[in-house]
Amino acid sequence: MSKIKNISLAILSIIPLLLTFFAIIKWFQSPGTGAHAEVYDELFLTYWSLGMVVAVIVYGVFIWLMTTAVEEEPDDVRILGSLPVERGSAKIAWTVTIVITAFLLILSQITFSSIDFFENPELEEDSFTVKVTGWQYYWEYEYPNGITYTSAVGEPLRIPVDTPVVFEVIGGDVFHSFALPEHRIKVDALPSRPNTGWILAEETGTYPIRCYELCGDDHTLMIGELEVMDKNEFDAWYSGGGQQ
Ligand SMILES: [Cu+2]
Repeated sequence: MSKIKNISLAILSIIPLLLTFFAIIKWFQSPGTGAHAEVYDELFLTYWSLGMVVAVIVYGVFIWLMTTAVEEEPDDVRILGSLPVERGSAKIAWTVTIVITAFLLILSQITFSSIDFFENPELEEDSFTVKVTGWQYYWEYEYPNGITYTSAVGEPLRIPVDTPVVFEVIGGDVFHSFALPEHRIKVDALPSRPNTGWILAEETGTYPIRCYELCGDDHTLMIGELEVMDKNEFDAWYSGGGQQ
């Protein structure tokens, strides 16, 4: 009877794990593009795969213990004041320690190399910096040649494809957060403290810009668009002073 109870408990305990698993599947379905998305996806997949290996082993042992402890080892009865029957093995303990250490080394390596990639833009000759200012409730863009406009006029932030572009982000009034979800970057826009981020867009098209910091009543309306343009089209627009 207790075995059935243990097995049901074990199965029930797996439900939250399965729910987490399905929630994570959504990550793989959310569209990402550009150089950052590749790095993030690799980082995420590594953490997720190693995490799954640990989860499967831990749950395997957990279920094995719940279903075998009482029946197969009748001697293993807890008596107050005496040590429980030893079930461990030094070999297994060492193996687990070495495997976990190897996992942590792999995770630190990939984490630090990703941070390095995010923080050090791989600039090219035609790279440039756009100053982005967050205002309640729109984004202002300023290019090196002086072109300045805001998302409030319904115009997208224009950048060329296959060119690393840096965003220098600041808050004009309150805290905002400049986010390009599909290019996987989010830069805090704080008054008087510029932060930078960069992207390398690899596909032309339009992508959403969002504010990821609750910044007031109309925070949810603080949306814009990023237009990744063909290089020649961008050059024509840019050298024409921003005229269409
Ligand atoms: Cu905002």
